[in-house]
Amino acid sequence: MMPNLRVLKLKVVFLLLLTGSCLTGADVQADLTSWLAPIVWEGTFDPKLIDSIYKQQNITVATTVFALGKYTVFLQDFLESAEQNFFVGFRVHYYVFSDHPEQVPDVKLGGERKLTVMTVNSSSRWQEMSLGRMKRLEMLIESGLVNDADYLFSLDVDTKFYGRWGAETLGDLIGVIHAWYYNSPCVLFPYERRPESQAFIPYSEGDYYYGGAVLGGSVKCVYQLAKTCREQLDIDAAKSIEAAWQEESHLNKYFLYNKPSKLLSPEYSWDDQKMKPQEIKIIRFSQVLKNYAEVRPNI
Ligand code: UD2
Repeated sequence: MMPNLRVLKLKVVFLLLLTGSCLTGADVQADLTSWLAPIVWEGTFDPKLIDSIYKQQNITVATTVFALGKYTVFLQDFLESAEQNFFVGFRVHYYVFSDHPEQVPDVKLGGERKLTVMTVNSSSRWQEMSLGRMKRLEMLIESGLVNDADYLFSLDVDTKFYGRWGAETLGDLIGVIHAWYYNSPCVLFPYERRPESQAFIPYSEGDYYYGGAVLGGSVKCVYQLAKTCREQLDIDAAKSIEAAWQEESHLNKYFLYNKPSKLLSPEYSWDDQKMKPQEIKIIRFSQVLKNYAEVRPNI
């Protein structure tokens, strides 16, 4: 006999409650977190006004992007679409990290915008390329190269800008709500659940699931984040543990105990694979479709 689905659901919820699991999810409509950090959605800000406020401050925005192995194919679209949408009219400095510097395309940049190529060693595993970003971010800041920047972002390269991304995204510490989990209860978040990992988050905790594709903030706060995550990754590596979603898991742990001062809604990190639901008014930045077997050096 088929079990009654409603009864089964109730039983599961009851069990989760008994075990103290975190059942609440982010309120899809909310534009403020419970710690009073703004969540940036279309309609919550005046783009012209907010840009003009930050323009008066004559700020520089630095952005790192990593394109190792075959991921250099994504650079052209990333950079061209960034030039159309990302902090248009502001001073922007891209830092492109690659093991194939000769494959970095020569994209025409707007005035007051520049690009520096940082040559790095290759890696044979995509996981290392992805999680090595924290260490490289930390080293870039320590090198003093980004001393001229006021704000720093780190963005995935297999992405494209489809809409405006401006001064509304600035703040001390910035995280983005993951497009696949913005309306899930946190018990379903793919946090690292093994206590032996430094990225461990028990089922009883959590608020948002943040995507690893976007992080940002003041240079000082991003440095603290990158350094802490790198230290946690090193401890895990010494024990031969790799968190479920590599540095994204460590980022989620960091943000759980060091709350972002501003959250970007999934408008700022969508996925081209995912249909746009009604509550998402605009897609500004999104993961492009990719053939994993083609672009990654390993599975
Ligand atoms: C998710 C995250 C990603 C990262 C990863 C962790 C989102 C939308 N994406 O994406 O940020 O946390 O999980 O495993 O939240 N890279 C290279 N060469 C490679 C492989 C990776 O340069 O061969 C770099 C590149 O900048 C890429 C990033 O690492 O954008 C993340 O790798 P991914 O996009 O393949 O990871 P994915 O899609 O699983």
